[in-house]
Amino acid sequence: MFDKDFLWGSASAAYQVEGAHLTDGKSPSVWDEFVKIPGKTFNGTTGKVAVDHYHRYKEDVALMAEMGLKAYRFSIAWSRILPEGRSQVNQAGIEFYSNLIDELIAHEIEPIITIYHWDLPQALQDEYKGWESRRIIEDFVSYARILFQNFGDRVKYWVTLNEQNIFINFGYNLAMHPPGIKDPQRMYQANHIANLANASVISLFHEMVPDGKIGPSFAYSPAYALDCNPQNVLTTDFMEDLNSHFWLDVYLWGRYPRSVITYLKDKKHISINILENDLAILKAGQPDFLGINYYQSNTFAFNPIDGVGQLAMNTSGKKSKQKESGEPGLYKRVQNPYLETTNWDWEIDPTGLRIALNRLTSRYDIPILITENGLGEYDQLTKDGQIHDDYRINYLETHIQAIEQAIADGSQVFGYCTWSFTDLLSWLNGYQKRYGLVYVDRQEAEQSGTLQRIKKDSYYWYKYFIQKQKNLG
Ligand code: BGP
Repeated sequence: MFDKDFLWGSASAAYQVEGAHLTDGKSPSVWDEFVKIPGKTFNGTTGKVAVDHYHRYKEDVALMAEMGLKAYRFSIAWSRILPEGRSQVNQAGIEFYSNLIDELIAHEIEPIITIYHWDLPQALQDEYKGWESRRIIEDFVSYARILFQNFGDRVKYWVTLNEQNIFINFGYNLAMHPPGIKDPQRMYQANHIANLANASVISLFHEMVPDGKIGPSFAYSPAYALDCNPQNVLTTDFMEDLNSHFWLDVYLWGRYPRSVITYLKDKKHISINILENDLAILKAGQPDFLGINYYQSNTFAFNPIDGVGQLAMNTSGKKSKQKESGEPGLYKRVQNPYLETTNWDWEIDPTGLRIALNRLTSRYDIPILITENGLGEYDQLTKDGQIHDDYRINYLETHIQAIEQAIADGSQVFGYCTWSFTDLLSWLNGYQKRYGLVYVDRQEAEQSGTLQRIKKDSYYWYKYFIQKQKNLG
């Protein structure tokens, strides 16, 4: 049973929907530059126009209102507010988000702001290497202060960093996101600085918006052991520490798991430069809730010393391309024989969401907002202009059931945002991997499509679902 005030929402991110990449004073972000490098994104897609939400936000909010959506999570483009990354505020940027917030509130939709969804101002990357310098902590705090001053009166739910585990790993270890670096030592150091920035902003928020709630959103994929072979269980316990507790323990307890610190030092010769006051800063910046982005679970087995190494992820959209990958002598990620996958080889696992929520509740006992959950698939527009995405309805429905069961198990989940409201740009997969409840006529080529919005079957399904919940309440 869901609470009558449960936030039935949907989500997006600035770079993926707004477009208007250099309009009204906005300066380039690291993503505006990164996509120019050949081979980095699917067919060279960019967010220059994206789905033009910047110019069409009223139309998009009207569609949300017609659906009865209760909450909309969106991110703010830092370089729209501060083109140089700091100091000079771009009033046009403030106005855009202020208008969007007002429009949402006028339609009784709760705005949820993500402060950072990966689009760092390029100016800060150029000046001091962005997340690799401690200078970013002060700049991130100043940027957040401007947001709290301007929007804190109307916006009560805030997300600090979106998926720090992904942007740090993909940016500094796999070179698949900006700044395109492959260097684990630099990755772990940048990550520590991001932790300090996150905690500092949370502390500031508590001073400035005492009646609001704030937390990071984390990409959580619970780790499963392939079987009950104790070697695989041991490996999987460690993977849960390495992939998840390494971030979550810091957010909630202000400390790193000992197992990972030992592994980094002894096996990887990596040490994190932790200054005297750092742990106190981390401890002080306690979130009010945990944002969870859930798409899939991960299954692990022990990987012998002559076993598989690291491989790129499937961005082709052709099923069964994902090979086993891992670290020799430690772990490998394997396919779960019980689960179906999407065309991008993401495992579909609603029960995994219940497991995720139960594990998080057991370890941290904190309120949870599902900040993202959804299915990326090809959608076919029929001749008479419809999209029959029953596969998406099935995905969302089964995941919502899993949340309901987790609540019955004891989890405190207070909201759920589908990813995404409209179709949007998938960072590495272009426009063909669609997530929206609303179809957007947009393809990979620049200037392609009319950008017309068309309601999918899943739009109507979510609308009736929200209505039904209201009647039950
Ligand atoms: C999350 C991001 C989103 C979104 C989603 C889907 O990691 O926070 O921004 O992109 O994943 O991923 P993808 O577009 O790669 O399929």
